[in-house]
Amino acid sequence: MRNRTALGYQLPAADITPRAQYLRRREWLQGAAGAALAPWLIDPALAQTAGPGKRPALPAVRSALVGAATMDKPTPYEDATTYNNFYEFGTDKSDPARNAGSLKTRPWTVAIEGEVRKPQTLDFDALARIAPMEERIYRLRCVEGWSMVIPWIGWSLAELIRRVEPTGNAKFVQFVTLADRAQMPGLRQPILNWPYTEALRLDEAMHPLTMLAFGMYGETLPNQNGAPLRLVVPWKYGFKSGKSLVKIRFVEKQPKTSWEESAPEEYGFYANVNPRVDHPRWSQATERRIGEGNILLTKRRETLMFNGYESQVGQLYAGMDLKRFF
Ligand SMILES: Nc1nc2c(c(=O)[nH]1)N[C@H]1C(S)=C(S)[C@@H](COP(=O)(O)O)O[C@H]1N2
Ligand SMILES: [Mo]
Repeated sequence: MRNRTALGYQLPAADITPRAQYLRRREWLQGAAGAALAPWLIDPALAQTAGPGKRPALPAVRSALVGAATMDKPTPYEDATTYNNFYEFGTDKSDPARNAGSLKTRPWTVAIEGEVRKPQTLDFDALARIAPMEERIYRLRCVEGWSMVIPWIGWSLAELIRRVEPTGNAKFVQFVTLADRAQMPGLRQPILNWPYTEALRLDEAMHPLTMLAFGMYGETLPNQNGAPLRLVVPWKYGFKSGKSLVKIRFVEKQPKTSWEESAPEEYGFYANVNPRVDHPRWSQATERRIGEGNILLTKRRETLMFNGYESQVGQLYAGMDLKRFF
């Protein structure tokens, strides 16, 4: 039984979905439980955020991952799906909700390449099934100074990484977003070097908090939030969490990311949320929580070190000068 990760973090036994619960959920997914009681009446661990019913439901169990669920109230769905950064669909916050309807999310494949013993191209549905779906309520802090609280649905990226068996040369993991001009009007603007590419150190990618998300608010992901699957790295600025991924590549050398290529002095490789390291053009000490009311009247919140996940991830950066490796 896994109760201690390679990184030395204690996970409660409840982190692992009991097999009976998992099988019951599978039944539910297959529709066999259609006439029976709702699963969250059978087992409170199955209770998850109820979706607004706009998209297909994506059943999951509430994750017991230590510290992952915050006490913060989730951002209203309406705000989380109309105030977005997804430059492939335009740079205004309202553009992705308006334009991402043109994104075709099926069929969809994800290629796993590079320094792995088992390179493969996975069909979306096969990929989504490799681990049980969990709901995790994470804070998302954008480098621009706003934040949200989102109940994601997915599983730890480590589940996939273990299955593809990285070689000894794999030191970094690169995440590549779809870049299709026919579907993404924003690609006509040379804002970034498309495709949108992000990367993590292998140990960051393996950290149990790092998540591949397939849904949010009890339902599949809306296109503007990165359908059909995206990365979520809750202790880093939002731009590290690439949307609509088509490629995950394992490499030896630290790759340049799209944001580093466009403005290296503003967007570092690490991009850990850090209230003590300001962006060259603004302070990172506070943030505005989207959906909390009037922009001018609502008090800004203090930004937390590593976005509040310091006890879980601080060790990854022991001894590093976080002003230099920002
Ligand atoms: N492919 C792609 N992924 C992306 C972005 C983008 O423009 N393109 N924007 C990033 C930024 S800056 C943030 S803050 C988050 C926003 O996620 P949300 O719109 O779901 O809140 O997505 C990130 N992932
Ligand atoms: Mo962002």
